[in-house]
Amino acid sequence: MATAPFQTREIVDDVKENNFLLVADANNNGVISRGEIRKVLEDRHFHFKRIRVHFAMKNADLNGNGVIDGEEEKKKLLEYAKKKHYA
Ligand SMILES: [Ca+2]
Repeated sequence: MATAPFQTREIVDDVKENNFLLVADANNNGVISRGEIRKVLEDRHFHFKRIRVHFAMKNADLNGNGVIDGEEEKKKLLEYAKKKHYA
């Protein structure tokens, strides 16, 4: 299959995006906890992790159960992560 450069870039971006969620869900249980978000931020050398995690959860934990579960919440988390350059 012929791939134009921009398509390749799109695919790479896609993998990177999905990786943020995959990487975040460290124990691969389909749910992303505060600790898991914190770990990603730590690995990516962000400061003020506690407050960053707080706002990430505030934005993405739609049902307020303290973890990121379900497609809608993961989408929100990914959007937020991109906006904040975490992803
Ligand atoms: Ca939730």
